[in-house]
Amino acid sequence: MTDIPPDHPRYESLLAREKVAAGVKKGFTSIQGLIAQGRGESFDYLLGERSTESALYAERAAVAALLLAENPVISVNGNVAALAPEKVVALADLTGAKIEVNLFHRTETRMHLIIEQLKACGASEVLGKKPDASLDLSHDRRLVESRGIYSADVVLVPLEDGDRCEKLVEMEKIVITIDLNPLSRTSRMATISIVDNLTRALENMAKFAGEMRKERKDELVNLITSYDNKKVLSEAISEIQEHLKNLAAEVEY
Ligand code: PTJ
Repeated sequence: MTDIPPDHPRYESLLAREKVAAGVKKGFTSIQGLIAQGRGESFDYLLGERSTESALYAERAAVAALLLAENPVISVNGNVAALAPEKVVALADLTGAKIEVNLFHRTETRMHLIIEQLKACGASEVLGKKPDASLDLSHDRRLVESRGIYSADVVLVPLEDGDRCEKLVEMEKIVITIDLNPLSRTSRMATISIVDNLTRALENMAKFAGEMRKERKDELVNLITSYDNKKVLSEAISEIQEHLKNLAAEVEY
């Protein structure tokens, strides 16, 4: 990995890029993951590289759903394993969620490397290697474990593709996504769409989980029943518009 000086004005962004590139070199991130990261970066620019009000609201609702769930599962792909494996493990510990690796570009080698990476970060069990159930999809993301994603009531699917998100919603699961693009099929299909950078979102969610674990159950239920995902998506788009308007004003002569 190139040594990025912490005082570089684009430190966070360059570090994330290095992590995804290192994931590709080590063999657990797909080459397509580089394109996905670039796409995410450009949306993060438009958002102003911050966790917006609407994102924080969705993150709180997502944590409430995970804490109330009977069988919460966090799905991990090659980009998530490269960018924030330790944050996935921390959130799983705080919410009692299982972790399952689920890949679009699935190979046994990648499955093995990602599972080992998560275990090195402290995960005691990682599902996904021995799929015994199938979602109604024609690609490899259909391969799931019956005690994991298949039977989950709440599933967190960061950097997801719209297809599987739609199937999981059809199965009446609460589907939480993290995707910087508020216009993606994934964001539009999900029950709770977090429009935020993966790293920031997982950090915020772990902090909220630590606090919200102490809250009464009815307070958590209230958060979910009053939650409005359409409003969150439309606010995310307005937050981008607002940010661009401010930038336009700055460059105006
Ligand atoms: O590891 P695999 O084989 O399962 O493949 C994983 C990728 C990510 C390559 C695969 O799922 C894929 O191709 O995803 P897409 O269709 O490119 O979608 C990724 C979405 O995540 C896009 O809408 C991006 O804007 C968004 N995104 C990318 N990086 C980040 C992000 N959102 C939040 N944080 C990021 N760091």
